[in-house]
Amino acid sequence: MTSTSVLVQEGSQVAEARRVALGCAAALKLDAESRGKVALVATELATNLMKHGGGGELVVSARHDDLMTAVELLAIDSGPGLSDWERCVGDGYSTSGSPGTGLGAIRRASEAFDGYSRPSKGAVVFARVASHPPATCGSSLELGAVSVPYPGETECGDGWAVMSRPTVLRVLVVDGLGHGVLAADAARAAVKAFQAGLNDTPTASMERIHGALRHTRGAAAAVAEIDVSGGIVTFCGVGNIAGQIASLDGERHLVTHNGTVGHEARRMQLFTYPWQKGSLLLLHSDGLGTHWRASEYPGLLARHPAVAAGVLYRDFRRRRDDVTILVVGPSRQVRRSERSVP
Ligand SMILES: [Mn+2]
Repeated sequence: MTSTSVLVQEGSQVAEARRVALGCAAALKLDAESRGKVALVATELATNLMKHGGGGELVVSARHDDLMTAVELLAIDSGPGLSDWERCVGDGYSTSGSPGTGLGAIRRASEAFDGYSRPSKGAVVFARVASHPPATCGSSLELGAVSVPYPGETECGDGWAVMSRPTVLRVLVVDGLGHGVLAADAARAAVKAFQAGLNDTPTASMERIHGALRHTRGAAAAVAEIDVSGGIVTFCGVGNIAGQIASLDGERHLVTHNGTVGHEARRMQLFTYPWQKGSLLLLHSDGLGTHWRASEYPGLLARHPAVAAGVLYRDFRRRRDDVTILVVGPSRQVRRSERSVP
């Protein structure tokens, strides 16, 4: 699913943010109540960017996949930070926003809500409006993603997809060569092939994608599968898709082989990594730099994966390519129960 980024630097752009979000809700055929919530959340988030963030950007994503049908919104700024963030939503469960921020109203209208704010480094606020509660993926995982086109392009040459079974979550990130319409064609073909292989291993999925992209421009692609019960991640990647597993112990980079999916992919190799509770799996296209460290963002690994995707998008995107960031991490329920363990 592609995301749309709306700049919110002046008052008139609040209405544009609301219009884009409502467009997503209409495309997904969300019911009237949910559309009302989407309008409210988009308006409040965009207004906050103006009032408290010194301007920023609202990234609106339409989700329609194995896990949910929903509009997801990420309000991203590099302003002073929300001074009352910890007090009003820091624990993630309070419903009382302080007057003026509208955060309480956003939270009440949202099916999922979280954020990350640091003094003088800005805030990222995530809210999701779904017409009904989404299925929990892989029994205990949540996924967040942004996929934003090259500035000026309407089509994104990157793509991502997810498939879910009870204890297994499989994800794809693909970057069609270059950007624009032909790159988008390649990315769409990869997503379609990925979805066609219900029981594929990551390697079989990559082979299938390789075959399907023969008549396209080609792409970089990577497929990862998290097996929650087995505690392992299996991974197969060709070309410039970066994968890593981040935990408080550091970042572990996943191995990919050189090549172009659809044209020149000599080696499709499966790599296996341990998966520990509390880790995040990140896959991203080369529209994002690779030098971020979780240790520079205290507390971020414990936030919703969509928040981590938003923070990395803000701080490391290269702005001269399409950019896609997909993050998988433990669900709120799992994080809550871990926190309550003495
Ligand atoms: Mn790229």
